[in-house]
Amino acid sequence: MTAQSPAPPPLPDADWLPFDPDPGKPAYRPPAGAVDAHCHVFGPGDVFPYAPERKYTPTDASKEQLFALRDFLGFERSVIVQATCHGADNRALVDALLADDGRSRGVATVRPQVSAAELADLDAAGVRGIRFNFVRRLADPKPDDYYRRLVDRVAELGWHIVVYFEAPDLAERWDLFTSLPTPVVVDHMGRPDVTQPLDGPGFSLFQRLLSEHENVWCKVSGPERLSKSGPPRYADVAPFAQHLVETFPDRVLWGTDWPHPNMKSHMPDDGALVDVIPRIARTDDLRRRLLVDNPLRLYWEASR
Ligand code: 0GY
Repeated sequence: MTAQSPAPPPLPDADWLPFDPDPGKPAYRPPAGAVDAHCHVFGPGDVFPYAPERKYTPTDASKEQLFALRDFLGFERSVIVQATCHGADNRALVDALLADDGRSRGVATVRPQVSAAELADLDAAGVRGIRFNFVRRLADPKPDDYYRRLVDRVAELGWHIVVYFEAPDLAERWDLFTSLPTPVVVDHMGRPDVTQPLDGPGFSLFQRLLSEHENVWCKVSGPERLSKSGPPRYADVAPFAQHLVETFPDRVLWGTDWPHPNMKSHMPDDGALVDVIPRIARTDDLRRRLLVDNPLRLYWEASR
């Protein structure tokens, strides 16, 4: 009988765009202590297998590659968000956090059945939040009650909740989002339709969420996902991000979204993404809050 070798990792999706291995050096230099508050690690798939229930299979994107990119772009810290291709198996995330000597914090995915011991281990590794994903091409959204079962446990840990949804789904989840007792961080500005005006119904509802609920934050990230005008300036997205940075300067975060899962139109140059920052945060003070003060408060100094 021959010994069975482990199954090889699955091939990436046929239309998968791998991240740019050679981005340009940004002209903009982030301030000391800057945080990339939204990025991921994928695998490696032969060490940390992708989840059977995943909706996409990426090319590997390791912690070493992430940390090298961070240094190259001029950032000091990272917030690593559990990617949906790993489901609720947070091992790749925890591995990256533990390897980074306190410079990374994490956002995990957990199910309501998660044990107190698992949550304590995630906390010890540097996890400070969980993510609820309502984007149908990434996860199967559940009834509100599913998410509510996790909320008190997250609140007890002093963590927060990250939500990712498409703009048209905000109204349906409004009651859930506005009832959460923790800080709530919305990914990618709630994915506005940037062909619509800032004061159109979609983005107005999103702004109401922030203006009426002081615990709601947002990431002014993802121009490459939202833009119709395209790289390198993503000019059509900038007014939306700029408006949020200027209206809610203490509740905005910025992230690369490396390695840019599920991009179909193009793969962004991470250096060009960094060069968007001074166009959306137009003073040193706004940039310091966006890149340093806000993420440090939420991820490194949050009351425990
Ligand atoms: C993002 C966006 C996407 C993917 C994920 O966890 C994920 O798989 O978040 C996407 O495809 O829009 O924030 O990385």
